[in-house]
Amino acid sequence: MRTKPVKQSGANRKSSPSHPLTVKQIPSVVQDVLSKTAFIDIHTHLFSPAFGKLGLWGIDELLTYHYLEAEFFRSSEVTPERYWKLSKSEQADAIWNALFVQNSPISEATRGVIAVLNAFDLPTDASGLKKARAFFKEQSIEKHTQKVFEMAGIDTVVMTNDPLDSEEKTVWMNGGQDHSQFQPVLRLDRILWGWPRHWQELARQGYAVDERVTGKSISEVRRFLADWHKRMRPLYMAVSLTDQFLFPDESVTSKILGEAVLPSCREFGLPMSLMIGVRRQVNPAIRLAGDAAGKADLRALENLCRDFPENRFLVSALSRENQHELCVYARKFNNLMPFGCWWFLNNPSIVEEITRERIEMLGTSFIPQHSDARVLEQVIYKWKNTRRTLAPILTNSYNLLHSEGCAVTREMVQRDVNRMFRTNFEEWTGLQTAE
Ligand code: FIX
Ligand code: ZN
Repeated sequence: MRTKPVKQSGANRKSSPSHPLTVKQIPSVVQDVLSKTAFIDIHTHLFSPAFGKLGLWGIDELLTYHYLEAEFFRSSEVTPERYWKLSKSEQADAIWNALFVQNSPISEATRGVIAVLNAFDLPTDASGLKKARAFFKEQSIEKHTQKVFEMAGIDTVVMTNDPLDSEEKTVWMNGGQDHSQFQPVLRLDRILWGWPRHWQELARQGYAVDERVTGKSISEVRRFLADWHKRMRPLYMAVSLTDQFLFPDESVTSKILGEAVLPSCREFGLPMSLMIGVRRQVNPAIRLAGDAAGKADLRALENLCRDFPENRFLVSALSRENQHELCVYARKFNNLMPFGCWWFLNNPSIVEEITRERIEMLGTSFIPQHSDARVLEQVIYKWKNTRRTLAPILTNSYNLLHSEGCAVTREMVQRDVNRMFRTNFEEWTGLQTAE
């Protein structure tokens, strides 16, 4: 069971914080600081309880996570067409049987479910699913959320909020939510690359826009953004972009991004999050699981960081092949904050490579990870894995520092972990987490 994490340096320590550590002490101090520091999870698809059923939690949602659906179709005769006709619990039964009973749950996503069951002292053998259903059925979401956050060692998650999603819009139009542990983000995919299919919704809402973004369209998109900034109070604006994203070019995406969204980010003092490199729906038959990854041309990012020096860019790239150049660009532009090992990169073998090259080139001026959790309890395993993968990497960095004759103290380790998992983000977004 996790001890309650503390935000700043851990209290009641044996050695004084500024006492130089021996090489032998460094690993345990790094582990202790990682374990006792509460992290901010800067990108998730979680929702506060105010959003009702939009917030996913419990064993059936954990098992039907699109990462597991993708793995299921590789280990079952069930076709996607047949699978989509099943009920949620029938889908969960099928995935449990194929990936957890008939095969060993040794992939990252399957082992994650085992970690969640284990965290709640639930059986992880074939009987696990039935017992888990009974357990989650007894939980009340608000109390369960606090428990899950404590077990995950996080105190704040950042949501992904789509102002053009009809279900979500209803909540915001009826007063929205004000849960300090669930921070909003204005997600603009439908505006920035979905414009041809969604511009009419803005027109329906009274914004004088047209498909080719002429006339008053740009100023009306800015009015739309201003209205949602007031309603939602987002920490940043965000968009996911494909591996084909270019900037500048003649596209509607470039026009709206350059002439409306980035000026609005400057007007409201918000960073812009760009998640670049998805190849959408390469296999539509498996729906949300059907997206893939592709190497992007990051010269688009170079142009944005250089041509919009007043804007701050939170950036994650989906292709492993883009990671080194993303680090190099972060050395060129201090308005670029690399974050996370996104989606197909969130595996220890790749997280290690990415995090080491970021520390080597950027020190602690980056944000190592986000969970991208879609189901509440996923934060338990995603942050457990992050702490487990990061501990030896940070220990190695401090060992190297120590070997060069520099005193390493717990205070330094705490300051660095705070910076990477809290203050880099707080300073970029103005987020005030309660002390
Ligand atoms: O665009 C995004 O926010 C992606 O993270 C998601 O679309 C993706 O499905 C996901 O959840 C990856 O972890
Ligand atoms: Zn995401």
